[in-house]
Amino acid sequence: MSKKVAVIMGSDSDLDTMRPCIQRLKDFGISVEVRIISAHRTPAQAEAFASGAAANGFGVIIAAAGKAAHLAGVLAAYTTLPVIGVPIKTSLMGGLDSLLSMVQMPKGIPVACVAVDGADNAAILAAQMLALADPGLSDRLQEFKADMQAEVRAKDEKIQALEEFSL
Ligand code: RP5
Repeated sequence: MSKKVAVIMGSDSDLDTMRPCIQRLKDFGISVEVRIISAHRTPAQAEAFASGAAANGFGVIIAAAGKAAHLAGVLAAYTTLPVIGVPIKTSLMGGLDSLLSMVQMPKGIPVACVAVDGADNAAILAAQMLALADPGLSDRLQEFKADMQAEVRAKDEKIQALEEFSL
């Protein structure tokens, strides 16, 4: 059985963006714990959660935050588990602020960072990490990729059949 994934958000305002991540993890059959913990507003909870995460059965932590998005880095400071950051799009800077806050970690404390609002990819990356020790999950990821390829091939065939684009 795979380890759990924690999906930690800095605010409940991040939840709608993160729903596809939570759903994707569930679709892969991964147990998910969803929490609101802020690096700035509830720093003691961030430390406590990350410090105990490995012992509490988690294999990966996904951290979503916006603006001065330190959540992923702070969680990573307190655990050796892999931490995947999801920079949340912001109204003023479009999420570039969140992205740089996550991706520009100083050496020693790495955070894997997906695209701005890249919730789904965070789930897939977390699944790939857990699949290293879970052959069943690895098979489900193979199926997922095969389905995606079939879908794109079908779209390609459809567009090739259009007279609009033929010579
Ligand atoms: C961050 O600040 C959160 O992750 C959120 O993306 C952003 C705004 O939070 P709220 O003011 O909506 O609670 O900590």
